[in-house]
Amino acid sequence: MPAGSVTASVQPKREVRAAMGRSHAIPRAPSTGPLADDTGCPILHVDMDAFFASVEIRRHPELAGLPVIVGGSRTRGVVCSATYEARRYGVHSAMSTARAVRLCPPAVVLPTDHEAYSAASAEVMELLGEITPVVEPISMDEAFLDVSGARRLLGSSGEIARLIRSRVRRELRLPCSVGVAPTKFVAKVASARCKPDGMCVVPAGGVVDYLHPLPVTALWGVGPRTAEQLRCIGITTIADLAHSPAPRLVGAVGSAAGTHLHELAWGRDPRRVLPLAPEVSIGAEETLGTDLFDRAAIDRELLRLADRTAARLRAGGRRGRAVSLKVRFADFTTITRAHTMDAASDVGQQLYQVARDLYDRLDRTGSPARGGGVRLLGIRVEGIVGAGDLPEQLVLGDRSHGWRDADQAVDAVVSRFGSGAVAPAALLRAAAVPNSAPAPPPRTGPDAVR
Ligand code: DCP
Ligand code: MG
Repeated sequence: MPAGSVTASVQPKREVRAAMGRSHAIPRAPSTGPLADDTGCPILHVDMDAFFASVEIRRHPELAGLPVIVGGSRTRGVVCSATYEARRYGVHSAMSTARAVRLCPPAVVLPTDHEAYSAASAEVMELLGEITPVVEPISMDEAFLDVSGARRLLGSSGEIARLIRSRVRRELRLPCSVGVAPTKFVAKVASARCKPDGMCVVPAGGVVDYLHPLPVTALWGVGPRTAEQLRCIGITTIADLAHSPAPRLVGAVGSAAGTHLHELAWGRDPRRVLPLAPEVSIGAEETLGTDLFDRAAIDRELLRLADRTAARLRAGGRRGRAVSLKVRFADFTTITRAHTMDAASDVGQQLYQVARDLYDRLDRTGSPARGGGVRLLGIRVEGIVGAGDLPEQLVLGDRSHGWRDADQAVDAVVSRFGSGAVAPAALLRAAAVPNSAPAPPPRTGPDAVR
């Protein structure tokens, strides 16, 4: 799958950690398969395993299976992420790298490359967006999904969790863990407990039994200070908290926190999954593997980008009216042209037609670099509206309806089998005809969304 296109404005990891407890404080438990009763479990929490380190291993496969630490150098800096092989030596995030290396002398230490992790994060979020539009990213490497609506198409929650894990592994070559539960908080606890590379379904009827033996630090909102306040009144497990009289709790941690924690201790958490606010624009762009000169190859690339942009619009239940085309030539001259359509669209063919027309006009206008090849192409759609906000425009003989049906059929296949499973015939023909060079793989390529 190409680099993805959600640049979610997500909370920094550290704030999230303070708000949600620390995963290394939660005892691990064996993974369960998707077979547990998941009928009352619409919420999934997906968390990438050793995220920064896994991204490094993806591009340096020779490091697989080794203790790898990301963050600083052997003598300075702080551990951001460590593989589970390194954690066996007692290494964990936020520890000084010098100390980590003393604990784990064979560790391979790598500096951080935030650009690479952001691009990988966008890939993850894009894949999750193909499962359901109801995705709430809460940090670079984790998100909640509400799969209530996706179950009809993709199977039960447990099956969807298994699908996500296999797609992330196969298409992104990264490991992740997934918790499946009736509520956000329990799903979050479950994903932390089945790490690494696991999944866990907590059936609606089993939530209390699942939570009660755990330490209070597993609770969303209980950091070291609150844990200490609770310990002072003899509360160390979630069961202690659940059975503690309310006035006692309120006396120790205050009224709001006391009531909230008591609710959580009984598995009650009404927070809904809140998808990201609608983006201002949605688009896709790619720096091409080699500069393109041939118009047919450029059109194929435009079709690919238009399809990807339209799929993203549909995944978010949105359409857009203004299409802009960005072309960067070999000498880095960059030209952008825009056109506003009569009606908002989420159909790949329509976006493609507009982009192609814009490219035609671009040729006529001329460019100082016209003799050179095309280095980068991008399509962006603005003037975004929710598809549900629009009356369906029934125009007799309007071919776009046929295209939309086709696109929707493709979405169903892609959400199940991945984005490589289907492609427009023009792109397939390009791959099959030996003399027509298929568009090369991207040289770089995070799709950009503002
Ligand atoms: N991160 C960071 N500084 C921290 C904690 C985390 O920069 N103090 C970054 C690096 C992590 C990423 O955020 O790779 C995700 O954080 P997690 O807590 O999810 O940690 P990992 O993904 O590394 O490990 P795991 O989720 O398997 O426990
Ligand atoms: Mg993680």
